[in-house]
Amino acid sequence: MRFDVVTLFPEMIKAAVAFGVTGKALERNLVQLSVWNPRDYTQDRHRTVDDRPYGGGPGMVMKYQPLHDALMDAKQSGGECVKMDAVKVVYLSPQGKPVNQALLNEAAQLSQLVLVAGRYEGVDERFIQWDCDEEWSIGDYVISGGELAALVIMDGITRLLPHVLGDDQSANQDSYNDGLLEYPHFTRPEHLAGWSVPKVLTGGNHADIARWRLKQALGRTWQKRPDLLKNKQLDAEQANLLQQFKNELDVKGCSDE
Ligand code: 9WO
Repeated sequence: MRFDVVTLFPEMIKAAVAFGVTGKALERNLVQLSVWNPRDYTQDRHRTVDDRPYGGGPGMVMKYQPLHDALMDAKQSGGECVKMDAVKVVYLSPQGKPVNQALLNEAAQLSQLVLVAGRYEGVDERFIQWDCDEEWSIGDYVISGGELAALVIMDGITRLLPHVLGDDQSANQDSYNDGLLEYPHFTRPEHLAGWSVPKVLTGGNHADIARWRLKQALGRTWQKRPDLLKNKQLDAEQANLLQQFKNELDVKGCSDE
């Protein structure tokens, strides 16, 4: 997989990907990353990348030409080896399609993903319409530019790629990443300020542990993100475990459902 990021702040991208899972993946050549600065594609002596918005108003808009020329190089950079149909150019903005795990799973199949990070009040609309395939949003909020969104997306995709995570971590992802929140985790010490680790986790019965974890994942999803359960068909065991979770809340006398 190759990532290309078009950005006025390439150092921001380079710095952040150097750590952890993404840093290791780059080191091991499991992913390639290049950054492309529109300022390097300007044609005036002041290296101007922005201009005032037509119609007036506050702030500045990124000019078409430096963005376009930077993007052309970014797209070429994959060479002949990347299949044309496995390349996507994505502009990052709050107006975009919401990014979720399903979208990242899809994107992990691409051979090249070009992410365009805007700054200021955004980019000339003609760049989005002519040069970009899609527009993506990581959430309904405004940040100062697309760079942090690009980093979130690259991180999320990288951990899905073959050989990036260890075998056990990958297997783990498959099993509980199916639309549920995570079960709670505990490590030593077993007793902490009167809160002891659930007995099932120290008992060594792996089937019981798996069942408890699934019950917790279902229960926490129901409690914290009921919207995630709306579109999910529970099988008989899952429905049963969720009912158990709810019953146990009633016993503890703190539920109204
Ligand atoms: C800034 C601004 C200032 C005054 C008046 C209007 C304004 N609009 C914006 C604005 O939306 N700036 C954006 C900054 C332009 C595109 C890049 N920026 C951005 C991307 N902010 N937030 C994102 C983003 C990207 C992906 N997912 C969530 C948010």
